[in-house]
Order: sequence, then structure tokens, then C-alpha cells
Amino acid sequence: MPRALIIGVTGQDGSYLSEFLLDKGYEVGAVSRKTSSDSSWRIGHILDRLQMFSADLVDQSSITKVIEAFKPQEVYNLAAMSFVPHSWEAPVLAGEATALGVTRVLEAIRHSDPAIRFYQASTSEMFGKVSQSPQNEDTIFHPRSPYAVAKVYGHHITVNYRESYGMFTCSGILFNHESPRRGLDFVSRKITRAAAAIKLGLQDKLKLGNLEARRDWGDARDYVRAMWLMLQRDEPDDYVVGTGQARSVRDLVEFAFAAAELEDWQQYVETDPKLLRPADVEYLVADAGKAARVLGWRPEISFEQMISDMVTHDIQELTRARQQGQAVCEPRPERWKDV
Ligand code: NAP
Ligand code: G4F
Repeated sequence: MPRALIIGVTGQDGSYLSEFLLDKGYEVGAVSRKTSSDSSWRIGHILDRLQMFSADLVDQSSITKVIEAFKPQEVYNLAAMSFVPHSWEAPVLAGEATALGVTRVLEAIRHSDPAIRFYQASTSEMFGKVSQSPQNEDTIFHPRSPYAVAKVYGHHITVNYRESYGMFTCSGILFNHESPRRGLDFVSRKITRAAAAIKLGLQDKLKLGNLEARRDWGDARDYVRAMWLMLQRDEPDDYVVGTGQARSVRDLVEFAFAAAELEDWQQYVETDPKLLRPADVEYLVADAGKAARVLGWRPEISFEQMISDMVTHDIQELTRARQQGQAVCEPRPERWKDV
């Protein structure tokens, strides 16, 4: 049985990658950090099939111990402080976890078993203020947040360990990907959740920031397959993963409200200057030609299908919560300006 270790298993991608690898017959080691509240809601249904470990990217010995104990053949580093606005609130922590954390994992691999194959979750945010469109593996980086700066470090150190030590390290430069398991703070889920809540009469208004920002939004269930494909090649390399289609936040709102059968989305949506970022990324769109050619990867779930799934899921979840008298989780306000 092949053995894979997922760091960041409690996140959106960690949960889907776990399911994907279990279906492929892997023994899956799953790393989460110790927190005071339970963060395993996305993997509750498969917990008994995972080997759970505790480790934190800011703590070298915890990472080293897990890798030595589980002895994986593949390691997927999906852990990061992934919500961009948080990185302005805590830029040093962003660097510790999202940048240096990658080196900690690579060092643990190098000393315990340098034959382990490593996947690093890089991001289209590294392109930032883009120099060309669409963006591919050769596009230069111009990061626009402490998060993106940290990810650029993580990307380069992954390439560096490949070049310095001949290790099998891959960096997946993934564009935005969403799902019904997306965190409530990210704009797609904030919108589908609000459309559902408004439809059910639980909310009146939705406040948003930059409606003109454009992203290449794909579905997380497609993107975890690309991660695995990268580690199955004969040679390690870096790949851009995206759909090749950009849409604005405004387009996403329009589509989600229509999916909830709400006419005239403008009457519900307000823009709030407090939700604008100190520096935003205006336009990202992928050229994923290399992933298609070399990995045979193509997205299978359309933007429309994904947003419809998210709206349907949110309507069902809120309806169930209301029937059972449960409290409903809301997105947190983006607070960086109040600090
Ligand atoms: P996510 O849902 O926010 O999950 C992030 C995971 O990282 C969580 O399991 C979190 O654990 C863990 N984590 C955070 N800080 C940690 C630390 N110090 N030590 C150990 N674990 C820590 O993110 P996602 O959407 O699944 O994304 C997965 C990865 O891909 C991230 O690295 C993200 O930056 C990157 N990425 C995402 C996208 C996207 O559009 N989704 C695109 C490109 C790249 P807790 O549950 O304890 O918080
Ligand atoms: O959904 P977002 O918060 O995602 P963002 O910043 O693009 O980052 C996500 O994708 C990256 C890949 O490119 C990942 F690396 C990263 O970890 C994360 O998963 O915001 C998307 C856009 C931004 O331009 C933002 O300014 O939506 C705009 N936006 C407008 N109003 C908003 C809002 N974003 C959020 N979160 N909340 C708003 O109210």
C-alpha cells in the first residue's frame, strides 16, 4: 500500500485529497495542528480511515517526528495561513508558517528519507500584479500581500531543494479553487452563503469589497487530482493549474444569486470600503497548457456547476440548522483596518 502524508488535512483541499488518495488505495497519514477547538468537521466522515498526527509548521521537531514515524513515500504540504487578509494582520506569522514552514518540511524529508516525493501548494497569488496574461510557469512573480510573498519563498525553496539535493519536489501553482467545503471567509463561499441566507429570509444584505477583481475559479475536487498527478511523473517539475477562464466577483454574485432564484442581486449587495485590501490582485487567468500536455490534466467541473453546488449546499445546510435550532456560522469580518 503506498503511503502519503497530508499536512493541512483539515482544510478544503486536505479533505478532498484524503478522499482521493483513500480511493486510490493509499494509507493516508493526516497532520493537523493542536487547537483548542475541533477543526476536523471536513474529515469527520473519514476519520476512522486516516492515521492522525499532530504537528505545526512553526515547530520543526513536530514535523520531523511525524515524518520519521509515518515513513511516507509522498508528502503533500497544503498547510498555510491561506486567507490573504489575515496575512496583513499577522505578517510575521505568515512568514513563519507559510514560508519557513516549507523549509522545515523539506529539512525533515532530507534528513529522514530524501527519496520521499514532495508537493508544495503554491499559488497564483504569486503572480500578483501580473506582467502578462494568461499566466504560465515562466511568468514573473509580483506578490501583493505578505501571504503571497511567503508563498514565493515556499515556491523557490521547493525548486531549490530539487536543484541542490536532487530531491523529488514539485510546486503546483494553483489558481483559486472552491467547493461546498470552502472556508466561509473566501469570497465565493461568502457570496453563496449569503445568497442562501437571503433566500431563506435569514439575512438582508451582503457587504463586499472589490467587485471588479477577476479570478480564474475552478473546483477543488478537480485540483487535488492535479496534485497527485504531479507526484506520479518520472521527473519532478512545477505546473500551473487553472481553467483558463476569468470572471469578476460581480459575475460570481450575479450567477450565485440567480442560482438561488433571487432576482436583481443589486438590491441586496453593498460595497464597503473597509473590505478593500491594502493592495489587491486585479486579474488572474491561467495558461494550464503544460499540465494538460504533460499530466493529461483538464478541469471536469464547470464554474456554473460548482457555484450551483455551493448554493444548493448552503441552502440545505442553513435549512437544516434552522430546523434543528442550531447556531449558524457566519463569515468573520475582515479586520485588518481596525488593528
Ligand atoms: P485552507 O482550507 O485554509 O486549509 C489550510 C490548512 O492549513 C488547514 O488545515 C489549517 O489547519 C492548516 N494550517 C494553517 N496553519 C498551520 C500551521 N502553522 N501548521 C499546520 N497546519 C496549519 O486552505 P485550502 O483552500 O485547503 O488550500 C490548501 C493550500 O493550498 C494552502 O496552502 C493554500 O495557501 C494553497 N492554495 C489554495 C488555493 C485555493 O484557491 N484554495 C489556491 C492556491 C493555493 P487548521 O484547520 O488548524 O486551521
Ligand atoms: O476569495 P478571496 O479571499 O481569495 P484570494 O484573495 O484570491 O485568495 C485565494 O486564492 C488564492 C489563489 O489565487 C490562494 F492562494 C489563497 O490562499 C486563497 O485561497 O478573494 C478573491 C477576490 C479578491 O480580489 C478580493 O478583494 O475577491 C475580492 N473580494 C471582494 N469582496 C472579497 C470580498 N474577498 C473576500 N474574501 N471578501 C469580500 O468581501
